[in-house]
Amino acid sequence: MPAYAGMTRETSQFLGKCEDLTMSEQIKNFINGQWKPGSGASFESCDPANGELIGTANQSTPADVKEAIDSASAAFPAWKAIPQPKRAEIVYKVGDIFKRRKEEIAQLMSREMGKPIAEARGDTQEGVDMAYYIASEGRRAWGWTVPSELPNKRMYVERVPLGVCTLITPWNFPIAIPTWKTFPALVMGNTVVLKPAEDTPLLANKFAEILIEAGVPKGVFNVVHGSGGPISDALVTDPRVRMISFTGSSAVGAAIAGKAAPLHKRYSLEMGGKNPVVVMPDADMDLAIDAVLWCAFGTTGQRCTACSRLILVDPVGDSFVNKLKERATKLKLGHGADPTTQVAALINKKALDKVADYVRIGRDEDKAKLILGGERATDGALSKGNFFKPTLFDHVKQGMRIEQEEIFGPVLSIIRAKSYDEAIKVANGVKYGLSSSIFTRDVNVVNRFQTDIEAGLVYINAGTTGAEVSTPFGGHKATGNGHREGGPTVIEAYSELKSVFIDYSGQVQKAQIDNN
Ligand code: UN1
Repeated sequence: MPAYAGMTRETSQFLGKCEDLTMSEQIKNFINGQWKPGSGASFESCDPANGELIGTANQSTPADVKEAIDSASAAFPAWKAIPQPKRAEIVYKVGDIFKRRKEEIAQLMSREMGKPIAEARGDTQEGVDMAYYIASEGRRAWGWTVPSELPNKRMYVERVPLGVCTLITPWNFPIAIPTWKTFPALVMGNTVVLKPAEDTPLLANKFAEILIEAGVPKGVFNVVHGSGGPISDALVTDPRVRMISFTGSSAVGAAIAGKAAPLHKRYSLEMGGKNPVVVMPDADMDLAIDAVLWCAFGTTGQRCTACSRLILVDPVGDSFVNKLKERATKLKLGHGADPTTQVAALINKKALDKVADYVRIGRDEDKAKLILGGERATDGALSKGNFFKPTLFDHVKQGMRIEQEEIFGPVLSIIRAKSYDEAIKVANGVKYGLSSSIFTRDVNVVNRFQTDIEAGLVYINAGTTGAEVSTPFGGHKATGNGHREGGPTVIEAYSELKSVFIDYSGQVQKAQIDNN
């Protein structure tokens, strides 16, 4: 067993073989300040690199979800009454605790989610950053005053909380993404029911522990575990749930929208990406290769922001591809806790099968050339985990399924374009629009790209990953539904507006009628 520096006694209790449940501890729901198991069947959280058991949890039932919503709903009036800067101070404290426990959380993440330890530290740091960022936003005045068209009349706008928010989060950023949603929800005075991915339940409970330690009152933050399917109605349609925030697949996002829209609920959806990097002939090629390796194969391609399409503009071509291939061949696969690991395991068997299926699809499509990888990595200890070799398809054509659909794995499609115009057509020719990047030294091309690209994130001379918490995060087209996480815009997602009119004229003033 690898040495996991920084592991606490508590987390070490979760070690054991997946087949041997005797050593595992139950991962419980957190409802109304109490830890209690979900009422449904048990499921396991396993280390994707070796199958070791991290813990067992229980599927929640609609009744469990109802109890969590009861708790969040009961806690709402008192939480909302706490002044916003005070709520923000609690979130600031959460940031301090995260900072103190960063190594412990990161070590656990490299086992439960599997990502390399440096990336796990980054994921946790994103939680720290979000806590401090949103806590500082909490001290600002959110409303604004508006000049009235009538005399002796004052108008202003203020923000008020929505109520209970259901947050449904993925496993790929098991700490960062729950923090992106929970912190602004809490600062704005909402209460929360978090439904984390069933692959990373223990990390969600660590998050809950930190919120408790920081002083979040009971009922304000609740966690229910399990797969969304059986409990999605309860999470979305309960009349007390005012807002649903979801990050994950487009299919699930559409299902949530289908349920929430007729009930007039607010929902913020953050879904797929098929993010392109365009390399122009005048680019710094070494920089572009470094960046592409990182944004295509970092996190094993399991980021919504990962680059999955590399568009090379003529005459950039074979020599770039050969160098990229040479470097990608050398990427070191291994357990996330090993600091030399560059590419970790995929999250689960289903993900492994999906990536393998897409490789088959790419090969069958016949026009693309598989030039690297394309199969599971099974050498030595890798055979125990969900490892897939970094994979390159060259000469991919626009419209092929591997060029259009989100694979969420270490598979990069290389597309050759004759000109900038053709590259932009390819870049925009997918349904998604999350991240994008161009490598060039030409200031005019930089400006054209910024204008032309249909994406929420635009990187110049940098890969497609690495958004910071203080900028709006989200995508155009089918990636989202117009809301943004991060930046001051996230405050908008978690608050409702009230326009207030104070007439101190002592008369009945009629807007639009008196004012002609
Ligand atoms: C995601 O993949 O869902 O910009 C989030 C990035 C990270 C967040 C990714 N800061 O790559």
